[in-house]
Amino acid sequence: MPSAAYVSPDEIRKDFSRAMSDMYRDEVPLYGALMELVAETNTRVLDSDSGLAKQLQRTGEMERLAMERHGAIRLGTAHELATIGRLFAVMGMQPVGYYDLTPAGVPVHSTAFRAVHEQALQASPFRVFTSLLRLELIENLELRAFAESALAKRSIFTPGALALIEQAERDGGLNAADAQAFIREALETFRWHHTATVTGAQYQQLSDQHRLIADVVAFKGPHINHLTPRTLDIDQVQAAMPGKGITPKAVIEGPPRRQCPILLRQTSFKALDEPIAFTDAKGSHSARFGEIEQRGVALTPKGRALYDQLLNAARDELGAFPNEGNAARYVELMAQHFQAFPDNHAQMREQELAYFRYFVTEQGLAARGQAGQPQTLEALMAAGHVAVEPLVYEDFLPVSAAGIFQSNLGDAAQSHYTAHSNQAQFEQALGRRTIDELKLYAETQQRSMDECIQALRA
Ligand code: OOG
Ligand code: NI
Repeated sequence: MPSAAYVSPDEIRKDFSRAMSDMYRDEVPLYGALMELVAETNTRVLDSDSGLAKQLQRTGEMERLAMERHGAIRLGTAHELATIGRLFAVMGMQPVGYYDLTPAGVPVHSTAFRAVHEQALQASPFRVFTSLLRLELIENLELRAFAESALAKRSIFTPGALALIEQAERDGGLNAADAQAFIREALETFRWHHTATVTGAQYQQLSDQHRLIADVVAFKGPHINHLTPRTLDIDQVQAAMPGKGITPKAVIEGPPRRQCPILLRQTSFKALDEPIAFTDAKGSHSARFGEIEQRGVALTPKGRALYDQLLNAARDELGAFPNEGNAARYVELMAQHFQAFPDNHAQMREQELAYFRYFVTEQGLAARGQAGQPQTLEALMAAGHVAVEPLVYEDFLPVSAAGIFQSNLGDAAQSHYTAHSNQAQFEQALGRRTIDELKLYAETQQRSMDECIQALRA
């Protein structure tokens, strides 16, 4: 069959993301409420900030804003991780970045599956933060063996999904009917189950070890635990949440509020307690929650080092995990420390702290072919022939992710692990290397520069 008959992976991802959102909204009505609040806020922000509206139009983010979301799942075995990697590949998603959450007391390590090229991200920026449980961190050997045997018994993919993954790998794609079938079958892996695979007592034992371990081991599959819409003003949404009957966590994770947002700011509301039938008794489990995010400019290695340094300094000075009691002090300390991070795009660009994208302007196109045109990018920018816009951060932050996990596991779940970060072990489980996100941003920036030069030379 000619490859033209195949649906592009970007289309499959876009449809899958919509199907997942519909499923989650049906199951978790508060997600729908949050989406509405975010949409209202985004409209208000765009109406009041024409500069931002223009920027988002130029970069294409305006078109993808309403469909933008990320979710998260937690897996139990290497085989599950490798297979989910193949499932996501059918929709053009690659594992980007490695996040070790163990230093923050969460016994997992993770990657984010997402599209990697700016054009694919534009078609659908859907991302899934995917964690693998580190069973070797369960000290009680009997319990570890029980967890391993429970996980060995389950199969989190439908036979139909597995067959279509193999077919897509073999043929190099899926036709329209198969793509729709694939979306339906793949969705099953992410569905919530009201029944557990273990007894009430076994669940309790797992949960006493770590609530996250129970969340992974006691169920048939890795239910999607949140879907996160993107807001243009996270402080406004955070402030409006209680009015909608939603209680947000005490602090917004990530950098402080700024004129020029950097990286990623996130906040969430607590997981719902949901009724569960254990094999021998009724009980409940909480895993599913809501989250919102605000995305800013991607940082270079130099910018990221500065971010990490300032974040650590503020946290060291706070001397504790941010919580209800010290939230005001934390916000104050973050604002103080982050004064050292330039808050305008020109300075960030000059100091090579962030990545940018370059766009040919109307003026540039009009002047094309005339004699004595500026030759360098800097000169083209000075002449108004090329405009520069921040390149949006597409990834996650380990300290923030740990904060999001913790807010949903409860403070009682804080553990201390001495295990080392183990990217090699993660990649072995995954069956491939994870992609370095910084390389992707540098490539996108370079492509935009090359395109400008090309377009103006003609
Ligand atoms: C994932 C938490 C991390 C984020 O946005 O940083 C996350 C989880 O709870 O499984 O989603
Ligand atoms: Ni999240």
